[in-house]
Amino acid sequence: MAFELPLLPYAYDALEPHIDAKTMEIHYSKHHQAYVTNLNNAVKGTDAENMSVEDICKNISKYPAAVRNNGGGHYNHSLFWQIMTPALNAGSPSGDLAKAIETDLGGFEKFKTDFAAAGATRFGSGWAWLCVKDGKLCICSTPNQDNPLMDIADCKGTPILGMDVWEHAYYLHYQNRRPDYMTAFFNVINWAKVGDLYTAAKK
Ligand code: MN3
Repeated sequence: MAFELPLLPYAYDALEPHIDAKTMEIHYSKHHQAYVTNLNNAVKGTDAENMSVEDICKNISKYPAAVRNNGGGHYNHSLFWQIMTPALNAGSPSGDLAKAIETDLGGFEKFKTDFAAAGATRFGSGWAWLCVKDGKLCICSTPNQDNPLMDIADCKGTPILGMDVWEHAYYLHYQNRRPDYMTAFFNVINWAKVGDLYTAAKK
């Protein structure tokens, strides 16, 4: 069973003006598709061929770089599309997630500052993450297409929110202004979905 590009849950222009349609189209249909295609090629004939991408990530030290880069790329982008939504639907953290942001991260404003700092200080390409680890929320970042599920990651946990800070995620519209892209990203976070992922990760 080959890995497949998941359906994008909204139109390319749905996140405008925060994330532009052309960036979304290229990011989804070219970049993510390439990770899927290259992952399928990389796992062909190996035991990873029939594993979930989550299980591949959790055992990534057993696999070559092509599986790490493309398996990570597939997992990370599959999550990324889900945790964004048109700004009108974005909402804000609620329920147990809102409480945990207060108790574990010092409140929503501090979370925003620390999450943006995780993205800003990631040199080159990578991701900023909000994770659940040992029942608590934590913020961290990983290089390239690594993620906190990976057994080789410096920061481990279950990702519930990821922000892509590769230049391909913002360069067409924001050029070198990564901070402006990160500010815009906060307007399109699907907090209902992040809350669902939080609940699932806590189980
Ligand atoms: Mn990307």
